[in-house]
This record gives sequence, C-alpha cells and structure tokens, in this order.
Amino acid sequence: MTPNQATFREFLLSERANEGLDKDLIFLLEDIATSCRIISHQIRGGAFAGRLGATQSTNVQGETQKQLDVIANDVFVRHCSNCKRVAALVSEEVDEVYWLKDKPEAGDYLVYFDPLDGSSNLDVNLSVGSIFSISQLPTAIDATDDRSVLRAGAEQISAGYSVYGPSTALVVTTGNGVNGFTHQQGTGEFRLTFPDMTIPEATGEFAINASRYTLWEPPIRRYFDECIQGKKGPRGKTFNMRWTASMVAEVHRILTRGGVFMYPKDAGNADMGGKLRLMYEANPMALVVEQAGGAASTGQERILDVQPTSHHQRVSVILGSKEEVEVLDQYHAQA
Ligand code: AHM
Ligand code: MG
Repeated sequence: MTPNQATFREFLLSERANEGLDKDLIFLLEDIATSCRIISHQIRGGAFAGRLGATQSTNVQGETQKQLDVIANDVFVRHCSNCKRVAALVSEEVDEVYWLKDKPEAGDYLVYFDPLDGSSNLDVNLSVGSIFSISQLPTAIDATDDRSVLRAGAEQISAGYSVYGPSTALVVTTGNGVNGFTHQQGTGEFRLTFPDMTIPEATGEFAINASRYTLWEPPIRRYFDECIQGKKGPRGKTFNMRWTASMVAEVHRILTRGGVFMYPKDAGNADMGGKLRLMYEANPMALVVEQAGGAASTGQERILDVQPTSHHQRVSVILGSKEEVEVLDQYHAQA
C-alpha cells in the first residue's frame, strides 16, 4: 500500500515491491521528474530572464522555437542521459534520433519526449507541459539504426506528463493505473496527491479547436454539430466546450473530471497526417488515458496499435471518456 502523499521515490519503491518495477526504470523516472522540476522552475522565471520570446532557430517541423523549448530539451537530454540503460532519445525538438549507446542491448530503454508542449501558451501565462514515453529494445542491435525506435505505443512500459499550471503536477503510469503527484514548494518533492486517477466513462464536455470547422472530415463535423444542438439534438444532452491549446492541460482536465479531446486530421494538415505527433504526444497520452479507464483512437484504430513509420510522424487524435470516443469511432465507421 502506498502511503498517503508518498514522495515519488517512495511510490516507485512500493511499485518495485508490488509490481517488480526495474530499478533502472526507477532511476530513469526520477531523472525525468528532476527534468520536470527544473523546467517548471525555468518557466516560472522565464519573464525575468527574458526567455518567453522566440529564438532565431526553427525545429524539424519548421516551427519557431521558443527559448524555453530549447532549454527544456537540453534539460531532458542531460538528465535522461544519466541512466546507463537508455539507448536512444527521441525529442520533438531534434530532427535526428539521439543514440547514447553504440551497441544497444536487449531491454535498453528508448525515451521519447516533447520537452515543452503547448509553448504558444508561454507568452500569455497559461498552462504548458512536458510529455514522455518509455519503451524497450526487444533485442540487442549491433549498430544503431533509427528504425529500431519505431515501436508501437502498445510497447510502452511507462508514460506520463508534467503540467506547469497553478501548481506543477506529474502524472505517471508504469502500466499499473495512473497516479498524480504535486510538486511541493519548499521540500522540492513530488508527492502523491491524486492516487489511482480514473476517467468517468460518460461526459458532457469536449475539446476541439473549432476554428478548423470547415477543414474537418464529416464524422468530426457530425459529432460537433450534434453536441452543440444540446438537449433537443440527437444526443439529448447539453455539452460544454473547452480549448486551452495545450494538450497536456486538456488531458489533465479529462483525467480530473472527464471529457473528450480531439485534434483530428483535417484538410489543413492531411498532408502531414494530422497535427500531433505519434511517438511523444499521442502514444504517451493514449497509454495514460487507457490506464485511467478511457479510450484513445485515431477514428480508425486504437492509437496504441498504430505502427510508426517515422519518429516524427503525426496522427489524428481522439481521446478521453470511453463513451464519447466510441461515438466518434462509430461515426468514422459509418462515414
Ligand atoms: P506544440 O507541440 O508545437 O506545442 O503543438 C502541440 C499543441 C498541443 O498542445 C495543442 O493541443 C495544439 O498544439 C494546439 O493547436 P492549435 O494551435 O491549433 O490550437
Ligand atoms: Mg508538442
């Protein structure tokens, strides 16, 4: 039994005692928690250091990087490199796979991360976050080969995110449910404040960037149209809508009170396959959501079953309360 408000380390040690969590995975998760603590600190001081504006550089998706994007990436790379069983890192901010080992062994870790998601929110002082995902190499490889990191989300052994909001929270799954920790000012510890987070199956709240309405495919338009008709419409109930433009904040709200989040492939992003990235945005959030009793789909298939073809690939994302994801899956099947 995990003690109430256990520190992150106490929690991980109890997972080791109860579930046999690997000690190297514990080290790695602690290094990720440290990264999130440092990034949180950097964000809160960002305005003083004049770091909220754009840098001159662009990332692999051609987007302007914020100074804090670069800083957050450096923090993740440095701390995740501490664990000697990490074979490679894949970051939203870096084009290439970053190999840490020349001859990775079976069981070595692959760490995928978006060091600072939703960074358009930085300038306006709204929530942003970091997202991470951990998989393992099934076999040893003689030489590094970027195709080795193309593992389906179902292979993840752990995933989670940190949300930098009014407080800094860390939400983690190691495949045994979802637990939420809050960063305690003063002690500097992440403490277990939201044990066994679960997503209600039913919800009356959805999140989508509705300014893209004319770009959506028919199943998404049908769903949206029906939701906004309220009680008199075919769904027979009133819906509420939220959009924070920060996936981490949306998922955190859904884990707290339910809801459904959509960033579908549409006419404006179809050439890329969607907006959100499979390996370090959709997959980790899909594992967290499924572990909390929700569902995560592309509309066509379970996100965790998508076989990746490139480490920066994008995907359609629908996730959250099971009943609404099922409705959206049905509408896609009927289209
Ligand atoms: P980012 O990784 O460049 O920050 O983009 C991902 C973010 C998500 O957090 C969020 O759901 C979405 O982009 C917001 O997109 P939009 O600008 O269309 O509202
Ligand atoms: Mg992102």
